[in-house]
Amino acid sequence: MLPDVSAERLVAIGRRMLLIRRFEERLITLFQDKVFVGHYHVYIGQEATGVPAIAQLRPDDFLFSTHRNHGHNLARGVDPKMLLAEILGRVGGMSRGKAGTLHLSDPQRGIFHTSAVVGGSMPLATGAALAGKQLGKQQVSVCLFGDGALEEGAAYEAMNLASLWKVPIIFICENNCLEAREDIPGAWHTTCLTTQRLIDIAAALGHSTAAIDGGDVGAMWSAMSQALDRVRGGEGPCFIEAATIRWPGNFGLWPELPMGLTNLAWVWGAGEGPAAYEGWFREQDPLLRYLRELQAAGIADRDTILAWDEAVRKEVDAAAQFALGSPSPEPAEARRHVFVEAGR
Ligand SMILES: Cc1ncc(C[n+]2csc(CCOP(=O)(O)OP(=O)(O)O)c2C)c(N)n1
Ligand SMILES: [Mg+2]
Repeated sequence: MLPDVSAERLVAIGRRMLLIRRFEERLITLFQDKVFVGHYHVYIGQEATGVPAIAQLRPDDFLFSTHRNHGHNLARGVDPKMLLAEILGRVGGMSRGKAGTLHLSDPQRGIFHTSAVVGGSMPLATGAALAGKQLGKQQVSVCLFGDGALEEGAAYEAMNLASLWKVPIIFICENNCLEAREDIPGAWHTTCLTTQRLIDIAAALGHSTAAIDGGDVGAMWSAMSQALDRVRGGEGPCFIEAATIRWPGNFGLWPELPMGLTNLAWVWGAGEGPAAYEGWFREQDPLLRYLRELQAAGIADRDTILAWDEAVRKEVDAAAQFALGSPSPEPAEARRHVFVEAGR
C-alpha cells in the first residue's frame, strides 16, 4: 500500500529510489572499467527501506550508516556529484577523497559517520542520541545496519544503553537474509544468528519493535512514522526489522550486474532480461514494485516514469563527469586533516 502522503511526496520517493538504482549501476560499470579499485558495496534492492525512512527525518536529525551506505547518503540528499567523487577518492568529494566509499560522511546533513566495521555505528549513534536528548531539541538519531551487526557485542551494549537512557534513537536493521520461513510466522532465514526473529532481541532489551517487509515503501513509511512519534515523544528507542530479499548482483564478493541494467519495461509488462531472474523482476525488485504501485494509483504513467528515468540518467551522467574530472588528492594531503601529523 502506498504511504498516505501527497502525490508530490510519493513521486519524490520514486525518483529518489530510481536515482539510487541508476547511480549504483553506474558505479558498478565504473569499477568494471577499472576507474577505481578497492572493495565497495551497493544498496540496490534495499531502496524501499532507506528512502521512505530517511525522507521523514528533520534536517537536524542524525544518520549513521554502514558499508552499504551510498543509498542512505543519496536518500538524505547528498549531492550525487560529490558522493561519486568521494567514492572514487577524488578531491571533489565530501571528504576531499580521503574517506572513500566505506567512511562517507556529510556533517551538514547529520551524517557524522559511516562505518565498515560491522556494528560499529551503533554505539556512536546511541551517543549522538544521548546528545540529542541533552540538547533538548527533539533531534533523533537513526542507525541503519545489516543483520550481521547483531553478531557483534557492540550492538548489544548500544541497544541496552539506548533503552536504559531512554534516548531518541531508531535502529533500522536491514535484514537481507533471503527468504521468509514458513514454519515461524514473521521470521526470516538468517545465516549468522540463532534468533530467527531479530525484533525478539530488541524487544527483550525494552525497545518498541516492528517487523516489516522492507520491499514495501508503504510499510516502511508507516513503521518509521510511528517510531519517530515515539522517540520524539521521549518514549525510548525503537527497532525496525526490514526484511529484504537479497539482490541477485550482491551474492559474490564484488557487486555484479548479472541481470544487466534495470529494465523499467517490467513495470508495465514483461521486459527483456535473463529468464533466470524473471521472478526478481516480477515480484521482488522494490523499485519496480513501487513504480507499479504509482502506476496503479494513477500517479505516474509509462511516459512519466520514462521521463524520470531520462532525467535521473542525466543527473548520473553529470555526476560521473564531475567525479572523473576531479583529481586525486596530492600525496601531501595525507598529512592534513588528521589528529596528529605523522612524525610528530
Ligand atoms: C567487525 C567486522 N567483522 C567482519 C567484517 C567483514 N564484513 C564486511 S561486510 C560483512 C557482512 C555484514 O553483513 P550485514 O551486516 O548483514 O550486511 P550486508 O552486507 O548483508 O548488507 C562482514 C562480515 C567487518 N567489516 N567488520
Ligand atoms: Mg545482511
